Amino acid sequence: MVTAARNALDAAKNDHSTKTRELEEQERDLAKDYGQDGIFRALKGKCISTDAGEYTYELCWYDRTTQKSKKGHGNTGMGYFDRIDVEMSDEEERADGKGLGKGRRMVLRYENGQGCWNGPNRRTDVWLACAEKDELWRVSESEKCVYRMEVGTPAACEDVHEPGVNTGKDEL
Ligand code: MAN
Repeated sequence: MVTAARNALDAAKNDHSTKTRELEEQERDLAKDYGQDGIFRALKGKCISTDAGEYTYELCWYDRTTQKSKKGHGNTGMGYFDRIDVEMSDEEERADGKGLGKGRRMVLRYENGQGCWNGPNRRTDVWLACAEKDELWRVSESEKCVYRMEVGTPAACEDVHEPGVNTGKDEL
């Protein structure tokens, strides 16, 4: 009798802690910055990459950026997703359309990557521009261990507002 009751109690406690963990995970997920009207939510868990010299660079939305050696020297973490900012871009349009152009652009900040020798942790600014499909157009190292990715995505095709500012759309 007592054993059965104790087993049932243990099972209930187990169940409770699983549910609590799930709840905490969902709260963390909700608290993340999914951009205006949550337009980036669909991108979670997806990655895009591009070849550049001796490396392949990978961007995993809402997760991390990685520099992968093609010569088998291993992977280097370029930062973990932190937040969305807005900055002005002032670039000439490119003939193939694969560029940032001019105007307000969302910039995803990836921070706290692998330490740079004699320097800070690596980090990545991911600049977004409107495009028909998700594509990592180019990667550069603007200063040592500070990387810049230029990315096209349908998620950037709406007007850019300051993050966190409610557009009022939801209230209509
Ligand atoms: C590696 C790469 C480079 C970086 C240097 C810094 O070679 O991650 O991008 O500039 O380390 O030492």
